[in-house]
Amino acid sequence: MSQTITAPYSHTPLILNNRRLIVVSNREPYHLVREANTLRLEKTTGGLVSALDPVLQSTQGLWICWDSSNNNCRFDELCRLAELNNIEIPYEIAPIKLTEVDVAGYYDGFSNRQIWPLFHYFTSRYAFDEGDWDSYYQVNRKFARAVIEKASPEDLIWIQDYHLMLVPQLVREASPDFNIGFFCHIPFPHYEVFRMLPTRKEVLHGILGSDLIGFHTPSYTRYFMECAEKLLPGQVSIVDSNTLVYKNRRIIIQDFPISVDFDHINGLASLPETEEAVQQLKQSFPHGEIIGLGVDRLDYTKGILERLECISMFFERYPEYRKRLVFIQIAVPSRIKVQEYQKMKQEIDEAVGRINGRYSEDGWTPIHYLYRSFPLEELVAYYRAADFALVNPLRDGMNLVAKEYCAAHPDYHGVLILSEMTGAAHQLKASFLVNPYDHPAVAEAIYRAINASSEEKSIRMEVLRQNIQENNITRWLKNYLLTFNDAIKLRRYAFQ
Ligand code: GDG
Repeated sequence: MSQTITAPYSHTPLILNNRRLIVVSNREPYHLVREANTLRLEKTTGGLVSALDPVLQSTQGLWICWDSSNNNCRFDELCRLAELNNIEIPYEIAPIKLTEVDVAGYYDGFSNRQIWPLFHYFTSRYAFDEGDWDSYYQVNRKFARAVIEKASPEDLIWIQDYHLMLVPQLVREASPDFNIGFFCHIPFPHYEVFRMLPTRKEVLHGILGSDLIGFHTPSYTRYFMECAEKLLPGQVSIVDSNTLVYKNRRIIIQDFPISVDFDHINGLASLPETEEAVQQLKQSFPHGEIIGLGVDRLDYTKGILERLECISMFFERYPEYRKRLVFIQIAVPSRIKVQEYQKMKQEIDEAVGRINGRYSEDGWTPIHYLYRSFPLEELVAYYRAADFALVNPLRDGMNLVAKEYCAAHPDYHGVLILSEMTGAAHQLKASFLVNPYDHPAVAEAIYRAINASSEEKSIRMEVLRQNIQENNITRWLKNYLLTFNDAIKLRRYAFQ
């Protein structure tokens, strides 16, 4: 579905002060999809692209990203094909080509085998590899070079996420006048964990090239400040809980909880076509009087195996729900080249088989496991059809699925069971909060959630929805950009 530029986005050109926004991220915002003999431009799914794409469209910004096209067709060739087929790419995209060796070291290696487990507190899955680090440094240099080549000191350069933590400083070294923002989409860990990284100082120096550093929650912000203070003594001076001075520059470090496009999802959920799809879905699950739902990228941080264990425990403890409740697990393939992820997929397949083998009876299957991705419209129908969503990551920077589930319930029906270990738990306190490591408590929370009175369910959902509607993706964007403007104005006035 094409994204329309909704009214709130029309303010962003004003916030940008006529500056061009340059977004720098690992993933590209668009890719071309071949279908039979036709080509179509598809937007990459996920919160970041949904938030920033309309701004870049309305302000003709620039997006610098890795050309990860994996259909034997490089991005420049795709652009050529798009032009030939009269498909308009809505703004300038500058793709960066990486070699297979780059990808193995920078992406699969340092980003996903080292930073990802470490920052999510999976320390036993983490092992430092110097070769991966070298590759990460080299690829960050490639990104920085592309930024330096394209940017001018008037632009706002917004670097995204843990794949590119060295880029801010590498760009800053080219010119002290660049306006540089950084946003971290995953947790920033506590000092005791962060210091396990041998290149911890280099990573901090890298991020500190920014004027504004954004995290999802106040605790990630606090941990970053603590790490900078403890690991770079004498090089940073703390001004207050959100400001420090580094190399004579004042830097703002603040929480900006990312969110979803509430109105868009709410609107999709209210369509008659969605209502029809919901009815069809409900009929397609025998004995599905109550439907539970899990939606995740297939990742160990999301607690999918643990969730299946909790569902099994629920049917063990509450046998009266057998042949009444079905649980749908949507798992989107992710990082399929990393061996750990292949192993986890196999473990999940086995767990689903084991649980279904144990409980299935009379045409009823307790778990319906769908290992693929769905168009947003279909996903919204699943959200709406579900009487409860079980969102139990073992650790998660924010978690947008929890917010989308609520946005997709204009009927105030539906119950959110949410892990305390997500960034979203800071905001979504009206959910049933659970400790994802306490499996009996999660099983009990399912029982309490589905047995709550209709009044309790709708009041909880109303409070959740109000919060998400108020703190929607536009607000995230606006708050970040306004603070970015302040940060670049104050940069020179480092000392009071
Ligand atoms: C990282 C952080 C943080 C999933 N399946 C389908 C589909 N999705 C979309 C969801 C949601 C997104 O993917 C997943 O976002 P999450 O936030 O849940 O998780 P991560 O991918 O790990 O994202 C996370 C986020 O960055 C933003 O800062 O919240 O903590 O880990 O939007 O809808 N979308 C479609 N079909 C699917 O089958 N269309």
